[in-house]
Amino acid sequence: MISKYAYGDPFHTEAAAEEMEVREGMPEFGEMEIKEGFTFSYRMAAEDIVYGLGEANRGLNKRNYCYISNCTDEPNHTEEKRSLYAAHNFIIISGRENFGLFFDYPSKLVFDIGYSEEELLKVSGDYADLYLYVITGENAYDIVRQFRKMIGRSYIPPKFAFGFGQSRWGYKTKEDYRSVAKGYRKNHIPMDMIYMDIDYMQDFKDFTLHEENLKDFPEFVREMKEQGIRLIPIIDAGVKVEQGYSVYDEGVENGYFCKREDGSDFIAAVWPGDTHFPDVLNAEARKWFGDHYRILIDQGIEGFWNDMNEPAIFYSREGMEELKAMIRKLAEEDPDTLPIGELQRQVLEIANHPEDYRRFYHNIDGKMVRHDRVHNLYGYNMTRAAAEAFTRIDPDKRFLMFSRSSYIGMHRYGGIWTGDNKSWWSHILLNLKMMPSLNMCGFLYTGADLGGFGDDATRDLVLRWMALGVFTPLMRNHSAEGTRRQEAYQFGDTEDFRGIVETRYRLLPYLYSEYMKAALNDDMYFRPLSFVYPDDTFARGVEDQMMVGDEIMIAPVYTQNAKGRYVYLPEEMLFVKFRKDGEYSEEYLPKGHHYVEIAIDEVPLFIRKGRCIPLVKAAQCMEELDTEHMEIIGFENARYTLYEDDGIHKDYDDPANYRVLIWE
Ligand code: MIG
Repeated sequence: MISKYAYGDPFHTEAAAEEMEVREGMPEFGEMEIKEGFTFSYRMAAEDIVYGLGEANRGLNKRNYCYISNCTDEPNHTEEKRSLYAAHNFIIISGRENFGLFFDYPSKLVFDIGYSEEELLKVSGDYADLYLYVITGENAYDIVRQFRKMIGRSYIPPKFAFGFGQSRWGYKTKEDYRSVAKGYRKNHIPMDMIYMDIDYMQDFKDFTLHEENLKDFPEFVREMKEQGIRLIPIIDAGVKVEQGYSVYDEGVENGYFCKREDGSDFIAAVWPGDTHFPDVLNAEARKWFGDHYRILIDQGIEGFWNDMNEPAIFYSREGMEELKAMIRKLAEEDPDTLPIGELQRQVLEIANHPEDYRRFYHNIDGKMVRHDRVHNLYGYNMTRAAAEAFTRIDPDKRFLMFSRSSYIGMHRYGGIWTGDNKSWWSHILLNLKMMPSLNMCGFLYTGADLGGFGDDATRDLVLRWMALGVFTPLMRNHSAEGTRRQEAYQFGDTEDFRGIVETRYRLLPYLYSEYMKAALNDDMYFRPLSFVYPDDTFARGVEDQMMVGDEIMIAPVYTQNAKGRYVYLPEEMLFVKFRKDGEYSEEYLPKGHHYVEIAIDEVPLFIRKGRCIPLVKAAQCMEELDTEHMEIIGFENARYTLYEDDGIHKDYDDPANYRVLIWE
């Protein structure tokens, strides 16, 4: 059951898909204190697990740390970080009592989950204006399903988006893209997408193409598509300030950019230099901005990724002036000894400064709303702008769309990637743990930068990480400019990489089918073991193995130089290892603890007792995948209901999309 409470004058975020009646009074669990701000508190029992928060740091069980929903361009995902790019304000308390809480509150929100005081859960915000949803149910999984139903159907990408994609910040010319295509095709490593990072634009201007490097773009898009490769350009939030650039001119003329209190257009410096932020919280401006995606769609583009939409600010005009004044003052006070430490701190703090988010406003239904009050909705509405435009442009076609920043509600419009991780082993595990939490909040199409974005990757790290990426709906290798190259053909012998990516394509009918069933039934694609085996005490504590769809469990290797790993089986399972020669090994393992060997070139998975999954031959790209001829592996006499559709259009509810496969 779901109860909705309202306090103060809540902002209408449209996180929930439908309107619900509002109840009077206080929530049935915990205590709600309303002053200038609000604090919700609840005493947790020792055995309680707290799930949720979607894209957040640390573990699956969120207890004993403090998390802050405050969408931030945070390129260092170290353990102490409290805010990442998203605000997914849904948690589930599961144990003595079972209930979920969704704080529909678009400003900065603090989740102190036993950090200040071990047994105390405290959720607080600076303003007492919010909707609070309280969801009661039998167990955590049941609560998640009710919540997911309430927030509406998750985004469904086109089928090609389940292929493998290669990305890197720094590809500039057609030759750069061609050499990536060649690197894959020549080595027979499957691939469906190459991502275009900011250098494809002219002077980092949204919806433009680099005039010299990317002449005759539609022709180039066609050339790539003939090889089964789609180009996926990035779109940044900030629009370059430049007279004569039509996006800038139109935005200024119509008042579609975020404004300062005095009505002038707010200036933030990002990649293009000075920029304005399109006011995507304003319905008219949102439509206007969204319509620009058509410029690239008309040239053959079918997918995009939205970046810098927290929105990230390198510095504002005001911030720069303040910094300069501060340096001048320091120099005047004592010209001989500049306080280097203090200076460093001030310079670093100029980016994404809280004060800057109070310097600009949105025009929402004729009312000026200060940005910090609705900060966490920006990425959501930028992505919504695009998705709504796609529906106008081609109502029956699916487009690939994922964003960096997000809020619950955005899951209906696009997926997300998890931002700037590093080429660290610990980030493989962080990737794995985050996946089910994201699913709880509606984000199904998601994945991390495989191989790590920042820092230098090693061959073994990329292989192990991609072996996990086989199972994430978004499977993309991406890295930052200046780091070691990490495309699958950059480490000498490419056979190991080919084997891993081929396994993705061999499993695609299963992975796609499970994704679609999860999306269509408001269910999870990645589930924690505790959701599937709620009575199993060991399973409740497992965070480094996950269920993928209804039939399998995964247990990736995330330790350098490990030859295998320990794994816990809550029931008998069939342990399958895919090898690069196209064969696989099978071993029935009883319920319990095991050490399993997993070589660097193998992809392991576990098929649940009595279940089976389909398998096809690998192909170079999605379009070449033959799903007519399937093999079935798993337990004898098992059945599997396969969902399959054309992957292009939206007729999801056609019963012909389902067919039953039987292992014989
Ligand atoms: O300030 O476009 O997270 O994926 O490669 C960095 C350059 C801007 C951040 C994104 C990353 C992307 C990078 N962007």
